[in-house]
Amino acid sequence: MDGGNESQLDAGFNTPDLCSLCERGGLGVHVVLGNEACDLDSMVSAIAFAYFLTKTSPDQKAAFVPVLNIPRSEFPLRAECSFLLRESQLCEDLLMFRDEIDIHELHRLGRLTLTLVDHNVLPRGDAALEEVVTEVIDHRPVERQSSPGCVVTAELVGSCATLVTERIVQRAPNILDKQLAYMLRSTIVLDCINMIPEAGKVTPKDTEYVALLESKFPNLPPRAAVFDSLQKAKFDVSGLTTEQMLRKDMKVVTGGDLRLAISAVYMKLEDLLLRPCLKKEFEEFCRSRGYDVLVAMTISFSKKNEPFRQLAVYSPHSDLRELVSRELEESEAPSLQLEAMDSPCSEISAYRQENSLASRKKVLPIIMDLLRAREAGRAAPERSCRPWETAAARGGGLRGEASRDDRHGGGRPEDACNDEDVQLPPTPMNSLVEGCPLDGGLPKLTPEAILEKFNQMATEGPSDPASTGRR
Ligand SMILES: [Mn+2]
Repeated sequence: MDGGNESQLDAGFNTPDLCSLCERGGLGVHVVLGNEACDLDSMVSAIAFAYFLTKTSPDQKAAFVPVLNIPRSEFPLRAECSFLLRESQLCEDLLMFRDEIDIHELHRLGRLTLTLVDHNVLPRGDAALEEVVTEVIDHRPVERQSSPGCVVTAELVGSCATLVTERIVQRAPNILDKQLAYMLRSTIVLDCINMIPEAGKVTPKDTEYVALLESKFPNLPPRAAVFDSLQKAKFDVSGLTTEQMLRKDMKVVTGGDLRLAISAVYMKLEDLLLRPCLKKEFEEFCRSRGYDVLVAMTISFSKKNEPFRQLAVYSPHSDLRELVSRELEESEAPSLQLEAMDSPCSEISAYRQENSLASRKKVLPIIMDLLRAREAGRAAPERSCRPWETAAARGGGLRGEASRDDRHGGGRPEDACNDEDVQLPPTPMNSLVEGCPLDGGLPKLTPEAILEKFNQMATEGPSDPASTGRR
């Protein structure tokens, strides 16, 4: 964006802290709330819609406040969000996070009004707020009961930002400046995987509004550049602490006396291993959370967007580390084709994983089998690798759990539905997941791929919007 542009959004919000709100007693607070994943779509939809309300609402006494539905301390884990804020010259400090405003207290005082964007049902903990929800804008199937006091706009488009853009264009096109257009269009482009039809996210309405924003603001940076930089920011964990990085997309499995964490880490293993004090950080991470073994599966992408996988096994207990390492080395279904790499210390075994198709989803069953065998007290575990479902169905004390972040933003539905002890909400398809559409690189535009897509659409039929899996 233009470096010299003063930020319109900064000045446009009422961003009062709670104290000043209370001082001005009686003032209504209209919170625009995104979902608990606080992905880019939720953040931008909340900001843009609160800005729209601020500029257009007849109730000029109310404060319209976009609230990011995570604690501020979690925000570094949403690297694409902070990246876009920086690029948009919108200061992070101006935003309000969920732990900085007592929404329930405002509700008790009778001063709260709520608009939900990018979700349409409040989580159980917020169910009491339901009665003050006056508007919903979402792009997934509606799960809420209709009520006369609440206006619902729901369409199965690729991005909620598309629906917010539509509203602004239809009702207040004059408030649309380059900064706002940049934020909205960037979000739609990221959610719709660079508007590539084969990725299965983009709908005609997304395309329509991206084109409209581009025609109004022809100087916006090229789509591909925006998409690449956001995608890169999303996978860029270099700014995170080791603990945040491990926690970002983690799965924990427990069997008998063993608790094992498997983290997907989006960087080269060499770079991870170069971190100073890594051994100490791993040790502290495992000790404080009660993990006996940590498996870090790194994923990086080649210039051609092909995934490159490496793997590290850490444990302060050499017998456990060797047990897990051996199991992974010797697995045949699938064979991970592990090649040993240099490691900075004996507590960490490092490998290049030549089988780049074996994601964590494939590696988990190998480890589950190991835990199961250990639990059953067998000296040598079976080598066959069973599907996770089968393993889970056989029962026993094995449990899987997702990290907090996994549950809210980075989780994979494939894993989630097989978990025995946690009920996970649906997971955004556009989040940092192994099953994400870009996992195998950008989709290739071939006649076969298009044909297959058409066939798929024909089979699914238009009457089943839920099967599009959009969020
Ligand atoms: Mn969304």
